[in-house]
Amino acid sequence: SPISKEETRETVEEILEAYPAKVAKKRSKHVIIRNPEEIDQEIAANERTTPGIITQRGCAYAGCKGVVVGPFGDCIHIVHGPIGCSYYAWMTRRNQYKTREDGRNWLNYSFSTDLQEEDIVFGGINKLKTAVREAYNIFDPKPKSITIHATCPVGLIGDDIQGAAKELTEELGLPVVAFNCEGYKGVSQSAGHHIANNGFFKHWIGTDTETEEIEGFTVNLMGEYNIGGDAWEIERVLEKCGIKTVATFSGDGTYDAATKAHLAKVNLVMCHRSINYMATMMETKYGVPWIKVNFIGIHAFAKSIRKVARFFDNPELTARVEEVLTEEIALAEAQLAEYRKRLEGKTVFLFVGGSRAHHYQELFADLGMKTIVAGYEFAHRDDYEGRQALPKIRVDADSRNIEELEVEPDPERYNPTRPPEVLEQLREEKVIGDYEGMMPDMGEDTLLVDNISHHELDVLIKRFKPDLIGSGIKDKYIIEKFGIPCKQLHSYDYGGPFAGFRGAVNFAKDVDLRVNGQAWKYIKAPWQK
Ligand code: CFN
Ligand code: HCA
Repeated sequence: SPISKEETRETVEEILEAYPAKVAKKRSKHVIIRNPEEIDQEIAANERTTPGIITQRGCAYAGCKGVVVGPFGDCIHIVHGPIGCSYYAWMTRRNQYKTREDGRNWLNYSFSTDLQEEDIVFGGINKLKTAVREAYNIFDPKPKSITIHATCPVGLIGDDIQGAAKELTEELGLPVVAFNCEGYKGVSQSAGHHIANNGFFKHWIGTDTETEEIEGFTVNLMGEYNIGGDAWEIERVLEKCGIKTVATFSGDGTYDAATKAHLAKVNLVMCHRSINYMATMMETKYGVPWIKVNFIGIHAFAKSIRKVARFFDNPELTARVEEVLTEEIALAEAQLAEYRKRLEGKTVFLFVGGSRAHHYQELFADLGMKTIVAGYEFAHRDDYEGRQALPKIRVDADSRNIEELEVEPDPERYNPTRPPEVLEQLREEKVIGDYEGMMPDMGEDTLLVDNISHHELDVLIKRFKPDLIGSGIKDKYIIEKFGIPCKQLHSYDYGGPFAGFRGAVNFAKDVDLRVNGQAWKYIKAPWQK
């Protein structure tokens, strides 16, 4: 690491000094100096934020409606709650959807019951039912499914949205699915992911009982949300290799594809944090194994596709994959070379959600840039420490109020797509069912900061003066007032795709403009005065 052990220690001290003793003790478990010699190094994560501390986290409603369910464009997603919850989430995530031949596309809409004081006092359930009927009646063609999302006040007054969904499913003849994703559930967006996974698994997955088989090397893209068009670049390369995507959860996802997802031969899990529940349940019920992949960064992408080829173990597919990779890598590397010259050795901080603070490290490495501080907002310990941390996780703060579905093998449809001994072998090779987490990729004396606060960010910026920070809208302008460029790794700031080969080149261009742009030198940071 370009920062010394001594400097790192002093920085952590300075961070903790500002807190009352109790808070300092708590935070000290979330601010970890990486030591690769310490086997099974630990970090605290997925815990309640201390009140008063400013963090970048969101809520369960954001994780359910905004993240996992919302991107399905051929469905209508109704928010039952005050209008602010809808307004502030309207189109900000930049998950993209292309209109299919059937013309269905409600992605640009924001549907809300606009809950008022009167509804809080007398109950909002009739208003909700009216809203669902109205949304159904207005449009032709009809939505494939209607989803309902509860916000905080709905949980507090106890509107029976599940009962309403059941009634409306019968009345309208299409699946109306209710999600009790009240914002206050859990400690972050993460609880909402879990709620969304459960709802999809119960009401959508496997509901196509007619289609018996989908031929070919079929996969589902899971935990890929098509931010800035990422999924389209991934699918371009997969298709070129001869790998067929059945369904995506959820970027550019369609309802019909989701109902057939159980027929894919393997699940490719991109963002483990948001979709692991469904991957596990699909494995139990239908025998579909999962492969952890990362499509961000040209070498990460290549490695991930090779894992898929290894899974299918088909000589033709393997040869085709190698051919495509040789061609694509050569092209991307030639285009990256120029940027790399200007970016080599520059330093980055990364603070993003539940997987990108890790995934993007591989792309920065392709550019010759070093990640010196990184952390998730709401990921769990296993996303840092790898799957082996699971048995050590004491209380899953998210799962306290969230139903664990009882899932059993489906006697008629359980269909592992590879023989048991092959699956065993693949498991041993860590091709399926395993992931490593962020920790092993962090160099000695780098810092891991879970659920970073604004105070901590300030100290880190002043101390280490990184060349770039990858983060989100809540701290972008604070960072830029320090004279340091911020690249949004949630919304991509109007840019993208950044996944795959072409995405990596887009990203390099964007990062180069920021890191080597001339504007920053006209800003005087406080330490320069
Ligand atoms: S697209 Fe994903 S990749 S789903 Fe998750 S954990 Fe969020 S919305 Mo923002 S960018 Fe972020 Fe991840 Fe998975 Fe996005 S890092 S915080 S809830 N996230
Ligand atoms: C969310 C969505 C978000 C916010 C982005 C940001 C996204 O958490 O509710 O803070 O910049 O990616 O849109 O993570």
